Amino acid sequence: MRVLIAGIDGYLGWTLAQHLGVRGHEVSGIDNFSRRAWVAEMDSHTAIPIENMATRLNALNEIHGVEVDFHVGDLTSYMFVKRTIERTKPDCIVHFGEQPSAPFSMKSPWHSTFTHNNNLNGTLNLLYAMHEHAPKTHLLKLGTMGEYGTPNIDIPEGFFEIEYRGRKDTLPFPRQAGSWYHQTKVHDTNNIMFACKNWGLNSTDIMQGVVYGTQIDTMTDPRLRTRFDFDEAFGTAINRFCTQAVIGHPLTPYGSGDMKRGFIALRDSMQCLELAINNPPQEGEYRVFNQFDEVYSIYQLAEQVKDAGEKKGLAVEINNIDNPRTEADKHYYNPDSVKLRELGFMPTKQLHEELSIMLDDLLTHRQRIEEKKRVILPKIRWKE
Ligand code: NAD
Ligand code: USQ
Repeated sequence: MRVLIAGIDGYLGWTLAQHLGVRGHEVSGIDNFSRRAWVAEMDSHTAIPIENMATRLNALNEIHGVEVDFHVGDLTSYMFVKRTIERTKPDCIVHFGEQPSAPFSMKSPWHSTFTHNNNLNGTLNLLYAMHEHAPKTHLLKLGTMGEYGTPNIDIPEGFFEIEYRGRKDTLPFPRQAGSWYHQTKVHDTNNIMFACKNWGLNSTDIMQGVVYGTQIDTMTDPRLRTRFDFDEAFGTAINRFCTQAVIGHPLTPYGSGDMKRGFIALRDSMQCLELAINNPPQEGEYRVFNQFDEVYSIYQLAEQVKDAGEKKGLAVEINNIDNPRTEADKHYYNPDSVKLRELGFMPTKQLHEELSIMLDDLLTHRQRIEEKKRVILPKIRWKE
């Protein structure tokens, strides 16, 4: 398949380029390198060093014989999006190209409006360009499990059947996002659903849980490594806990740490995305997949990382700190995730195996993490 990856320089994007390329897909990509600038704004850097795009592309060709057609540019420019789609003629567009951090979006009015402009306008441009130039292309859009929030009932995959005052319908499941960033994903969901209904486009909206992991099997050369952040905005829970364990910083569950979320390893996220690409929706269909492997509480994860760290001789402490976010900690959480399993998704490794790989990877970059230790404790507060 011809796959255009929007956001190809990112944590998932660069990984997917390799995963698809070595499996014979024809890969093209878009990025404006903004993630690199946002992490620099946080005064941080990726724990695992990454190369510039030219070096990355050469290495991918040299090591795996994969050629990627890369287009530098901004998804918020309609002309750029339209031209790139006309040139690359994708069967599928995987859309990662958004500002992905909840804390970053809560930093200031500028960060909130920037996240809205960047995420909503980029997605709208893709939808318009598909309508006008590629109406049969499959849009595989990365949304987030956080769109649903933590309701006191089970969470289905996108839609549920409801009976109200004697009448029945199948409706979108209510969305209750917990940050300006998560709100942009809800707005995207509504816009994509409308574009499918109005123009007959087809799309898979992936409600993905939190991703963790340092690598997949193709990353056999340092030039092929993907980024791995640990600052309060761009590091996600397990990834942050692993870097903390490596430098002897106490692990930082927020509040009681009883918040529950769905998690998936980087390599399994790739497996799921390829399954969705290979099994596209019908013409005019809008479908939702919940993409995660297991649900854990944050404190449980801290304990798992402590355990994995101690097996490597690290002294790991857990120190709950004040929760900077507005979120429920004691809550029911039972989301479905069956559609990807029906397509064949089989989780690759146990959590403890993945944690062991992550800690080994990060131990070789202990010095880089140590240098930026000051970015670990959270300063961005939801209520301020
Ligand atoms: P990332 O920030 O590493 O990747 C996004 C890429 O898109 C970056 O390289 C960035 O430079 C690029 N980009 C952003 N705005 C752009 C624009 N206007 N024009 C061109 N390029 C632009 O993030 P990630 O962790 O790889 O996540 C990818 C997607 O998956 C995001 O949409 C994120 O919201 C979603 N997601 C991520 C996770 C996770 O845990 N990492 C979980 C669920 C959903
Ligand atoms: N948390 C801690 N301690 C930390 C970091 C996080 O307790 O040091 C807690 C948070 O308070 C939250 C949970 O862990 O309850 C998850 O936080 P996170 O930072 O790992 O994830 P989140 O902010 O939700 O965002 C990440 C990605 C985002 C993606 C989302 C999937 O950055 O792009 O959409 O995970 S989900 O969480 O399912 O919405």
